[in-house]
Amino acid sequence: MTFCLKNSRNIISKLKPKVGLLSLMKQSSDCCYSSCLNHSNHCNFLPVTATSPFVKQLKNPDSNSHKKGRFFVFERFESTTAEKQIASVPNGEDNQVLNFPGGKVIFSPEMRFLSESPSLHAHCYRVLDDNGQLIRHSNFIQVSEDIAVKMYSNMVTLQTLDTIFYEAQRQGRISFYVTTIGEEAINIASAAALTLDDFVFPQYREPGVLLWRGFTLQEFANQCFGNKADYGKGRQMPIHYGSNKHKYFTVSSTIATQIPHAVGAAYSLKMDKKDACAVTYFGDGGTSEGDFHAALNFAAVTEAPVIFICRNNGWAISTPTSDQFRSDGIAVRGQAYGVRSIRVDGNDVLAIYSAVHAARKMAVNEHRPILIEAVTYRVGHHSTSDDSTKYRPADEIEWWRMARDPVTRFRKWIESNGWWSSEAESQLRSSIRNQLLQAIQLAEKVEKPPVKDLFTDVYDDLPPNLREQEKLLRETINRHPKDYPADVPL
Ligand SMILES: Cc1ncc(C[n+]2csc(CCOP(=O)(O)OP(=O)(O)O)c2C)c(N)n1
Ligand SMILES: [Mg+2]
Repeated sequence: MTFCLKNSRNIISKLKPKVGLLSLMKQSSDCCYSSCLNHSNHCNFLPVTATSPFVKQLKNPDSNSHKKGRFFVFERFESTTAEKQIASVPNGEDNQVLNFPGGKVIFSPEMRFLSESPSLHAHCYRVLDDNGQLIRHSNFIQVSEDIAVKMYSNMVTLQTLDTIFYEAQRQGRISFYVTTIGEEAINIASAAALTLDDFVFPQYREPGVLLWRGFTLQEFANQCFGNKADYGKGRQMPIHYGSNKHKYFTVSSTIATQIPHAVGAAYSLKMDKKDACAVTYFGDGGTSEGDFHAALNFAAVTEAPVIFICRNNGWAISTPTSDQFRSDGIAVRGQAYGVRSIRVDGNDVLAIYSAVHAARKMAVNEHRPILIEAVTYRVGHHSTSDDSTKYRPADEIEWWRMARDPVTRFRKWIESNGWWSSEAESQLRSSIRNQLLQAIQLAEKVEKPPVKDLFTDVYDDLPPNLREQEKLLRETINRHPKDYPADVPL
């Protein structure tokens, strides 16, 4: 994989002395943007704001505080895969530079506002075309047959899990469900590119990450049925999975709260000198929350090894992205906060795998946050409480389901390598289906957690208000026993 790696010293020495600021900016941006109409098959991360080691020490009163303010800059690890960074000014224009804490300010006699959006959109990196064939000259990390087949099998398992749990919800056997249809590649390929030492802070549409880490079908079923084997003791709605063993923080319904948590965890991993990073997943809707912005800024300043993976699937329930933000998607926002970022085709397993692999290397080796925007589409309804045909055209959904399905696309690639066959396909699908049906039947039979578990695990000694609530609840159940499930022990 090659990155757009250019040495800023070479670039600067080639510039003519009188090159103006705007042309400098143009050269810089030409490297990282091009028409959005084309996918890119080069894994280029958008650079963070440049910090040049070639700042001339000028005679302005701030120059000493400027040195102090830049202490951390000199402490940074050098990127081996970074974009070119232009920050210096041509010789002879020194009097136009103000040393300022945190970076220099370049003066200009021209009154020019920064444009609200770049004229050219951020590239979207991909490796496989829509037909599952390698795009010529693609940069990607090679995957072995074992890993490729495991990724494919996990995607099929995830699809089957969705189909069966969705049906179970429709039959009234579980109360709620959220499918991952259309986003299987982001789930599985990103998980495959991480190590099991990395900590995951999910939203709710990433059960595939947990699946990849070894959470069993029985464990999924126990959580959805809220039985006493559920690690959350039945206190949360279905799909709020969590696992200490798999370093997978419990899903929280409250959108975006996991993003700053991941930054805090990443900072602590860095302090403890661990060879690991934190990874957080969220949707486009999550980026409309203040927590996203605070987290990005916090991560940039603390140089925390965290990977932000945004699943930009076009919708936050019924709100389209056009009603959520006016930026060129999500990746460019990383740049605004000083976080290196990339936009990736979220339906391309090899592109996601390669980008996350590279991002992890940068995060852990260089101690820096990385933002990945995975462009995809939510093919299913938002949840079982939603009917998405009320706010988006059925043929749009159908097009993504059929023409852009990440699972079929990857299957074509492994088949063309001779690693998969129709026989293997039907064997896998029927085996997963049988295992899941068994897991569901068992989960349904397991007793529910007792009523007292509703009040434990927060306080050592139950405070008076909770004691009163427990008493009231028990009295109400005794008065109306038929209105309460018989399988919840009192
Ligand atoms: C703080 C907060 N506000 C609103 C909600 C209601 N809500 C649940 S999911 C959701 C949309 C999230 O969209 P997105 O982040 O794009 O994720 P997606 O469902 O597309 O995967 C909203 C608004 C919530 N759970 N938490
Ligand atoms: Mg969304």
